Amino acid sequence: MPELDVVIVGAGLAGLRSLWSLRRAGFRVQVLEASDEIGGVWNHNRYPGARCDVESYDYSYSFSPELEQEWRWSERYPTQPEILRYINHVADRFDLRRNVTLNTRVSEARYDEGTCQWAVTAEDGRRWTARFLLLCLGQLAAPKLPDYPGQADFAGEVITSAMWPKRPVSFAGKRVGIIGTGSSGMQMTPVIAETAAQVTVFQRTANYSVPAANAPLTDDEDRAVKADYAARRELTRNSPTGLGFVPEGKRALDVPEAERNAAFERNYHRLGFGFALTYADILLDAGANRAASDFLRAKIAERVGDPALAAKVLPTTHGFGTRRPTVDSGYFEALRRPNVELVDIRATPIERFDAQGVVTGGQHRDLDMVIFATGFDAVTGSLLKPLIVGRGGLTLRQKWAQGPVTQLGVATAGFPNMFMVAGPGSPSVLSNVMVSIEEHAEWFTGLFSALRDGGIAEIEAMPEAEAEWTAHVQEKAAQTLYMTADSFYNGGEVAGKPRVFMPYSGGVRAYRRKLIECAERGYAGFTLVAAPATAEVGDGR
Ligand code: NA7
Repeated sequence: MPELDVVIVGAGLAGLRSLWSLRRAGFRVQVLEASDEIGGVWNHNRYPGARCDVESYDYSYSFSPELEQEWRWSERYPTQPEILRYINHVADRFDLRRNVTLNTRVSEARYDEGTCQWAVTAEDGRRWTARFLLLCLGQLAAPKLPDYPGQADFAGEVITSAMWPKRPVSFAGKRVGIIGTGSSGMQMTPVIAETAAQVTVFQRTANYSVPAANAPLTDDEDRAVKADYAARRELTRNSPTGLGFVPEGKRALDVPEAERNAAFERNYHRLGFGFALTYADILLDAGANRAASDFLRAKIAERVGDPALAAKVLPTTHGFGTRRPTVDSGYFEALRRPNVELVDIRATPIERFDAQGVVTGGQHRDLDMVIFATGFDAVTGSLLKPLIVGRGGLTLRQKWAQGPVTQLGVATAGFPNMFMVAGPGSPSVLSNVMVSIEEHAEWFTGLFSALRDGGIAEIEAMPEAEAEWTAHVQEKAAQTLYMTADSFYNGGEVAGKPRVFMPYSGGVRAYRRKLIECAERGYAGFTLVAAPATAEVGDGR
């Protein structure tokens, strides 16, 4: 019998949530975490201005009504420090740390077909065996860095947004270069500009952004949410993306222009990211998308004021939402500051770095610090980092060489007893990931319990079922505008990565129904093999 029932890799929001429900169901669980702290991306992305795009009340666990009532969020959109405090509070409140081993980077996981168990090895050689392997490695967790000529020669400070140091970083009097204008670059720019001598923002692709409409949460608001938190949870679970917004029932272009613009205007000031859900067809219909994109372009032009600057930052290469739009707090206004300059590196590409700075379009810019806010090898990057070896020596890297293939976004054939939370083929990065994480954590707890009760030692996705699901994921994406742009949703922005749509775009509610149906049908699409007398799943109660 393996020493554990479940090894969870990763102690972020997904790993801790899974630990809570699996341990409660009586499983012997160990969470292995590479960092010296829990928190996952919220531990690593400590850059100034880091904030969640999902409202605090919805970006929180729903498993404990007491926790919901006790915790007091301070702002509508939570900052990184506040989320990290929350995660640590949850870990203490539910005594989760006793099953978390920190400073443990999993380098290899290998399935033993004879014993139906996983052997998980850390970089330093420590080893665990478990019936199930649950990968909670995050969707935007494998940082992607550029490789410009001379980059290593730069003598100033170099910081990556997703590996931000814990020590205080001072920008005072410094000339700071920020490379990348996704959420990270846009969030940090206004904050850094407050103290830096000079900020140079290097923009490759102009992107759409909606203002965060952030505000402190008043006691009245807090009471109102907590008076009926269950109803709010129900709404988020049943909304298309887990954000609690349900689009108007009409198609954007069926609405008179003035009425449509009034709806855009209302949501622009109120919903942040939810602006995308003003009409259900914004990501389905090119005309509807153009209307939303034009509206946002006009807003950006207003915010930056100066027409020459507007010409640089108005998105032209893609429609709104086809790449992850951002929710910002004063980004475009910050670009107007005298100490901030935006360099369009499509027009004047970065030619090289040298010890003192960067050369773009023949012009040398002296810098004291360079910040790479250049994004992630999304969705699959973190899953493919460790060497994962399944049946017959097949590696996950080999299996997914042409893109991820999953049965229902939870497992892949050839890798029995291995599951992943919020991975490819599930709503993942297209959802409020908290909703997706909780859905998966509960579903896996139900699954592992059913296997234990049924004396099943091995479960594996069926190749035909995963082929069907993966085709369905692609079909769903083809009904949208998502494939019209290269993005981290489809791998198009990582050199050499297969260009396939990775998350499931059918919505969290439809997805949940599929999971429930699968379970009700005795885990349809999976092969279950009964345990020999010696290989039962233990009961750690
Ligand atoms: P994103 O959204 O992937 O943004 C990365 C940015 O970095 C984006 O502007 C990229 O330009 C730019 N980038 C990437 N590679 C380069 C190179 N080589 N040179 C210059 N610029 C580059 O990542 P974030 O960290 O901002 O946000 C990730 C998520 O975190 C976010 O969506 C939220 O969910 C929270 P590109 O657009 O590819 O031309």
